[in-house]
Amino acid sequence: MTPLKREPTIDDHRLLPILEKVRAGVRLSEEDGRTLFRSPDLLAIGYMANLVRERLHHNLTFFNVNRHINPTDVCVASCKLCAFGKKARDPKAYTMSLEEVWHRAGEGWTEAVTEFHIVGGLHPELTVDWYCEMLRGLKQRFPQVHLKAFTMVEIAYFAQRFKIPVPEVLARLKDAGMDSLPGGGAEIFTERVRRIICDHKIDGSQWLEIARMAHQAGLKSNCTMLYGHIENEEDRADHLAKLRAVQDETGGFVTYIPLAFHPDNTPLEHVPKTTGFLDLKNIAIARLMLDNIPHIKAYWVMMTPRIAQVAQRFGADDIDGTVVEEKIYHDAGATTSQGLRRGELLRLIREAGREPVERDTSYNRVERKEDTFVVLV
Ligand code: V47
Repeated sequence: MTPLKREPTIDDHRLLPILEKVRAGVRLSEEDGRTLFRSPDLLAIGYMANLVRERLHHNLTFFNVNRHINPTDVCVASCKLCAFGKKARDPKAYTMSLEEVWHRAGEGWTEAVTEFHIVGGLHPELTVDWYCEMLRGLKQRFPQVHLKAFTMVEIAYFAQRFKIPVPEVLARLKDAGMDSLPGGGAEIFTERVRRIICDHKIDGSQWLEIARMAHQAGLKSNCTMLYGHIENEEDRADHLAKLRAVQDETGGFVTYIPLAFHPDNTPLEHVPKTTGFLDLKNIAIARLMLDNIPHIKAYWVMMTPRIAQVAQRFGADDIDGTVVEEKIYHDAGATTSQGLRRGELLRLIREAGREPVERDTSYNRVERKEDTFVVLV
């Protein structure tokens, strides 16, 4: 599509100086971030985010063919935001055997998966050798599949429980096959909010420090923010500024994913669900603030395929993947399906006027004939 040279309609005049900065490619301040989060002018914010998105990625929207694996939901923490973690004594709790993990990894559709996204609860008994063996077994059986495994929170827990320094935990997992880390567990860095929604987790500065260490160890990671609970505009702008500061140091974050809070079956059940308006604002403001993080992902599982599709014109350039089996959001009441076929993703992207690009976790293009299954080697 040839972009027309046109003026946007700016209803909220507080955004005019921000528009000037966006046009000139000048970094926005944290105060600009607060102004954006306070503004109801979604179309103006989306217009600016789309300018930046098209500057970076033109008309492309990335997706991947992935599978989530959650080896256990047993968790020593009891975070108010979470409906997934269970105590070991809970009859509904599960922990897969290694054979089950490896078997589960190969189940599902025949479409060739390029990524396993592996996260779980903080289990009180599994050993570091168990985790390393799990990774080795996956690599042996699926050598072409990228292992995106363990949040910063899990890495911190392994270090504390196995009494091994974080860099050594990272080195051992990397040696066993971990290729990168997902972005979960960041929630909101502000202590005031973190104390209420996840007081059993590492604090915000520890999350950022472990991300730094992972990047220094040569591992890339993603990053996230959980929004739509008890945080305010200041907390959101602070969170994005902190991620941007670490990225200035390390360059290790590949993709940012804003995560909409799902309150069902959590102790925060009284909190209303996020709206499409807030979801799109979070995508767009992230694109504007995170000038040093290459990709912004609209994770369809949590924003619904409908909003994730619209988000492709509000700053997002990625829609995540086929997913196949998702537990963390579905335990918290997500009503989206457990997985999307590759063809459905293509339709969503094309209908939004974008050109779909299948990528691997490192954003290399994956070439295959449409709707035929080519196993990559
Ligand atoms: O770490 C937990 C969040 C995360 C709830 O890196 C909840 O590519 C909403 O991190 N409502 C897991 N959110 C998901 C995640 C993720 C997803 C997709 C892609 C990537 C990536 C990462 O979900 C958790 C936590 O931050 N979470 N409970 C809940 N009730």
